[in-house]
Amino acid sequence: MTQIFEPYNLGPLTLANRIVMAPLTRNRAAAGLVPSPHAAEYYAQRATAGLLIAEATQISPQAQGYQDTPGIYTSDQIAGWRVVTDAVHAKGGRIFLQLWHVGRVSHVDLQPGGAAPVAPSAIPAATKTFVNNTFTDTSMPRALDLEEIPAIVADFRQAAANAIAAGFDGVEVHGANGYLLDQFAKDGANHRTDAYGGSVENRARLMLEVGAAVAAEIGPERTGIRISPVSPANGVSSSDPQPQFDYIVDHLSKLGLVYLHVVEGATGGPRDVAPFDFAGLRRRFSGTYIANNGYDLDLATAHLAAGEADLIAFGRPFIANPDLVARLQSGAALNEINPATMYGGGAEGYSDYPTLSEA
Ligand code: 8OZ
Repeated sequence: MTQIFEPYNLGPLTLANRIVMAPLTRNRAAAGLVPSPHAAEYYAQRATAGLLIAEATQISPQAQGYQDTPGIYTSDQIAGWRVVTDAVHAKGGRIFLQLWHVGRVSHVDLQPGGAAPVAPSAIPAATKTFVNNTFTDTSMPRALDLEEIPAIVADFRQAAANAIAAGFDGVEVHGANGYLLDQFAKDGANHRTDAYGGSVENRARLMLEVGAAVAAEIGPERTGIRISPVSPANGVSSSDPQPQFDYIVDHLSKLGLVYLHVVEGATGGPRDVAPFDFAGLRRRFSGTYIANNGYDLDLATAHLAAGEADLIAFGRPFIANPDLVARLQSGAALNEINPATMYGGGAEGYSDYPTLSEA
């Protein structure tokens, strides 16, 4: 019954418990898209989680889709993240960085030279982004040339090396939520007729190439990946999520990645949005399975006890509860989240939520 609070071996790391802080976009990066000056305090406050997964972080200027999200492609950004990882490690925590390319979920005002965002195909995302301090339609994307794809794989690989240089314990490839790798995987966004489109194998190709490149760079034991097979997040759709993601997960397992992090259902929404055999995915993957989406302590306990997951990632509850682990363990009430301070701003609604003893 208490296994959620017991240690777990994640590859070479021993986690203090089976509670993971999911990556959470907070739009508080400072000039140069370095992490917020409050980020070290914010993450260190949450270091009692077994594993922290730091917010989605763009691998290149082209990979950015929202204002004030941090990067991991300049020396200043690496130095900024080093402050964060040192603060977390000083508290005995473990921290991975989520590596992100948004693909078509972007706006010309965020793109180098005002260029169109890139995508598998020139199909707009039908979703909004946050830019110029307002929610705005994403811009019409252009289809990537075949010749441009190796550079994107190389950017992921370099970003992984940069993350290790910044002191992270590992990285999570963002393959979920309608961003670039998910756009390639799902046929609503991918109408390509080359080696990266059409068949299940071809649509999986970019995600698997990125997984292989990152694992080759930093080791599969430090490489995780997040997927969201049935989520319609950011306007993606798939006619065949089960065979698509069965194939992807079979191959991710062969790469020996340390964990598979699955958004079960619609991201931040209903878990039963579409029929899908998540237990089957878990059986196909030989590493650690991290389950996410709408978990509370009861559901987490049930899924861990039934062997349906190894670790449970909590997202929104970690925003308002730096001591979420202690609160779950003692049965204490949770702080309420203030929606007005979720995206953008400073310390307010970020590093000033009280612990139980402070409240
Ligand atoms: C909320 C707002 C902006 C981005 C994701 C990185 O859904 C995000 C994100 C979430 O994975």
